[in-house]
Amino acid sequence: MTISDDLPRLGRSASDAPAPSGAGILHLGLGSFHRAHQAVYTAAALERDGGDWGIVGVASRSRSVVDAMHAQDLRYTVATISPNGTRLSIPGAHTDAYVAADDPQRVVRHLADDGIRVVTLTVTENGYSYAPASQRLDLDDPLVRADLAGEAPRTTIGQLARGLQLRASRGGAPVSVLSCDNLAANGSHTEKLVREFLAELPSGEGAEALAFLDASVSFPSSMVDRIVPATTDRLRAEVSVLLGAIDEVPVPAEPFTMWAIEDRFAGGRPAWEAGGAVFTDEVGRYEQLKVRLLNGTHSLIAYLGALRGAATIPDAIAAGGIEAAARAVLRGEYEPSVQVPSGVDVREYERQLFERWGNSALGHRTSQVGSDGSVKLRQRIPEPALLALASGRMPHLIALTVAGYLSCIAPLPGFDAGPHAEAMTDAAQHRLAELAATASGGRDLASRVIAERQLFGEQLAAETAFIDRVGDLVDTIARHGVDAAIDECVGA
Ligand code: CS2
Repeated sequence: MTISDDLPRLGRSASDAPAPSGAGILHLGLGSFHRAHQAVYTAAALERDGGDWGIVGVASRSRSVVDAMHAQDLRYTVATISPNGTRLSIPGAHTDAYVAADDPQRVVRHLADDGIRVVTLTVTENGYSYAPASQRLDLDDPLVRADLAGEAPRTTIGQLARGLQLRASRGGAPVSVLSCDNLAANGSHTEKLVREFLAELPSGEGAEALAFLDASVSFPSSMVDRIVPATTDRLRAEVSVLLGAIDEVPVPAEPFTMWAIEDRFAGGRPAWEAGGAVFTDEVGRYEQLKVRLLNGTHSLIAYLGALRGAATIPDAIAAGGIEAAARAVLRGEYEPSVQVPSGVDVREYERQLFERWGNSALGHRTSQVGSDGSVKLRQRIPEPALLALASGRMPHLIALTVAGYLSCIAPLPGFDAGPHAEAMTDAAQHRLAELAATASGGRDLASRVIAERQLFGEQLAAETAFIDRVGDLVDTIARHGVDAAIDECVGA
């Protein structure tokens, strides 16, 4: 499909949404997920109540979305895709967009602006500058050190800390920082890292800001959920034809969407419940349920699927024993590790998961879900694995998830993981591939990664039986293929 040059560019006139009367939200991480999630809830709140809860969207480095949004009066399309068809909507929540890397001090100034009362974050699991093993601010990270030394801050934690420091020095208004990333206890985790940053500043320079945090800043936790694949040229073309206007940055998304939020907002908040958000004291339970049952199983499907040659999650689910492996890890290994929030029917939740993963029209790629496993798996697997081990059970399918990850990212010499594994990116890939290149076999590789490097934290590093199980499964995958490894684990 080609886009006709005669079409106009998407703009304000394409949507009926009333423009917000001002910006109350600063959002860091202007990616697809934010545009199909928080922005949609905010648009619903604005549509119902009006007001000044517009969003200023900040991309960390990439200029493409920011430039396209400016060329389109800050409008873009959300294409809700299901096997029954595609529905288009144009949320109108943004009032501005810019790139942080162009002028990091602009972010700092913005954070100190009293008009901003909520700061939302979707900077991915990778964006919080903490050391996976200790979960503390990563003082070995040169960017963190530069931010602490007083350079224009480039890390999200540095920007938040410096912005709140400026706000504190002006006696600024209360504000909330709302993490929307798939991290356990994402609110308190973010607060801890910001506090660690401020406490590291020389000569008590952070003291005033720390006191301001005590009095005027809240860090509610939230659980976010919506499958949002990367956009494609095909979607750009389809959307432009359907709209009769060119949209360079449409976002594909599944119909399902969920947001559970702790209602602790120091400076007020939009009525996100207008878009279906749930305000609850049980966010921790919602997070666990989602990060383990959905994300943990998603990782298993992605790695095993990629190794079996599947380009997409629905293709992976349909291949060989992967659906059976997914059901087994859900029921046998993740479900016993969570406390289900009240009112949630876990059987229905699981039924929906398989329906969502099976959405073949959405085309969510195994390489996308499999990317950044070094930080994603740290959130998804150690606690449920440790709980199973403590009760005397070997979590075979969690071990298989890790073995799948290692086989994709750091294959043993002579093992060809295939194109979908090769398309995965991961900050730890180079280091892990070096370890794999000289490993004497699966057990040696697993021991170097999990025990010595402590990729999944200190506690799992001490679980020798688990590490050996991972190593043996790496060998099985290399010698006999993924199906043989699944057969060893399902029903084991
Ligand atoms: C996925 C998530 O890429 C991944 O690791 O598991 O992005 C998942 O699609 C979302 O968390 C769904 O809410």
